[in-house]
Amino acid sequence: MIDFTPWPAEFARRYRERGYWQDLSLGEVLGRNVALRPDAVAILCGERSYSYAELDRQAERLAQALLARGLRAGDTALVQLPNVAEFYVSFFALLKIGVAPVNALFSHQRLELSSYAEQLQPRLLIAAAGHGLFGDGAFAGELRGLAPALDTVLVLGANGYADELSALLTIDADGDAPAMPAQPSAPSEVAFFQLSGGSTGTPKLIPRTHNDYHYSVRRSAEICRLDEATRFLCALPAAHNFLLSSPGALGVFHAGGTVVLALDPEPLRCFELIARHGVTMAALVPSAVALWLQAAPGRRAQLATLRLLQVGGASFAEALARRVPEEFGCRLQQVFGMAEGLVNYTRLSDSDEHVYTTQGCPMSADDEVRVVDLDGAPVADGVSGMLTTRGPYTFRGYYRAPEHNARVFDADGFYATGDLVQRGADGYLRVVGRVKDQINRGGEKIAAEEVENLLLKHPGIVQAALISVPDALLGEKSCACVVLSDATLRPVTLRKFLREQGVAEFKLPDRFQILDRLPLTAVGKTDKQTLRAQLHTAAAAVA
Ligand code: OOB
Repeated sequence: MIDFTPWPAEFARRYRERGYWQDLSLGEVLGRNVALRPDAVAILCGERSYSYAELDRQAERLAQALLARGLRAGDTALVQLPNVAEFYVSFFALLKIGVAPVNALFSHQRLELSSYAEQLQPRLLIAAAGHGLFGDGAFAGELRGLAPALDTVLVLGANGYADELSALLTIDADGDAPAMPAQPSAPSEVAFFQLSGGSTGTPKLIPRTHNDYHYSVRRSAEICRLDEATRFLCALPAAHNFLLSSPGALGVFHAGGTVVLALDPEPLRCFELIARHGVTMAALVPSAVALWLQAAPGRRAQLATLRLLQVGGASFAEALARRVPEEFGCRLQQVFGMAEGLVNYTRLSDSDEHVYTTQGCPMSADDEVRVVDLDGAPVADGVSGMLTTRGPYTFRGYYRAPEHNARVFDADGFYATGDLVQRGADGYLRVVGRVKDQINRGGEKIAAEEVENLLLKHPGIVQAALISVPDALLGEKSCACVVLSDATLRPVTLRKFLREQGVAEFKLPDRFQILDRLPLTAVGKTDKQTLRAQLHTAAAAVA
């Protein structure tokens, strides 16, 4: 069994009684429609189309191939794929045999992947040759050094993406008859791991159980009114919680609709896909919406079938929100969620004011939200405070991180999200800021401490602080404020130094600010608030 922090028994009992936890495998989101509508189109990926039956058949064959190689329930996997159908094939294959993957983002590099391998000790790696690290076997070999149990490596070929997977499937699984009984893990156990945006040094893993995730998918699909006519454009990373379960691809599979894959949210290609496949719904981060708004004039006809645009992952400016219905001809839904659990939606029946000015309310009647001050005491409605939460699909602990867990969970099991919110009397939340030390770069989360620690490895850097600076498109960009002992160091050298350490490109500081010293708080920590204000004033003086 894979380690995770279970919900206390009285909560588990309540969540079952209320029908949230149905003791089904997460794979049932697909299984249901394999039985009900096998020939309906589940995925459109480039020129390839997968029916529900075909998607399930491929997942079954991969599952068999992996069983034949000795993979067993309770094992773990590291998966890194771009937005291609094979992502879902492997996701469902692993669910069938009880192997729990962490699905790394395609932008993740050596440092992130190494950290996941070290934490999870996977037996299986599924990666893509199209990623710079997997063009040859060298990095997979390095990972094996960190995770000695890693004995099966499956690298999808760059030419004809499915080549190698097909080869493996034909060699190991002759015909469709299951050679070995595939046994998913128990519904109360870990189905897979989500990734935390994090605020500390190491990226954390979030165990998600079948029961909790299945519920979040079903409830999200219901709130978003998905049905078999839904054609959902997945143009952000498929593994991200937003695109996987809010309601995301799993919600669409549960409802019997179609997922249309795009490699990224580039507007012209996405508009073409929308027109070509009659896409009815899409999910974007605010910075992508801004690009779509720029590209939409004169192309409105391509968006004729679009009914709902979900926007989440970062703060969405009210002025942009108000433009969505008019310029895209569709309804807007704000989504405020997190990989750890809690997801808030504005509802399709909400007033325009709610949709434009709030980030929605929790999806479940049993999501408990406490907005608290620095001492942990609840604040009044309308007053800013820190959002803490517990509920039927909010996790109870990061994977093997007892010290961190002790800091972010209170005695009642409420998780401190690190977000500053105001709650209205109607339960709707507005996100007004953040207490966690994180930069939200257009929805991509950067843990300040992680980058600071990497910078501090440079012998010419004495102090480092990564802070956010406002950006018109991304909302926030990152600025590394550094104190140098070597005055000849230039940003280009520092950026190169970071890149050589194998960190994802989006974590490289957009700016460097060289300072004589960093402002300190009374207890001697870097005073980031003052630092941000200083930079702001300096920028204003230049402008
Ligand atoms: C989603 O998940 P994560 O884990 O990448 O990031 C969660 C954090 C939140 O704690 C908050 O700081 C920020 O991202 N965030 C928003 C937001 N949605 C997320 N901040 C302001 N407004 C919003 N609408 O980002 C995520 C997971 C599921 C659904 C949607 C987003």
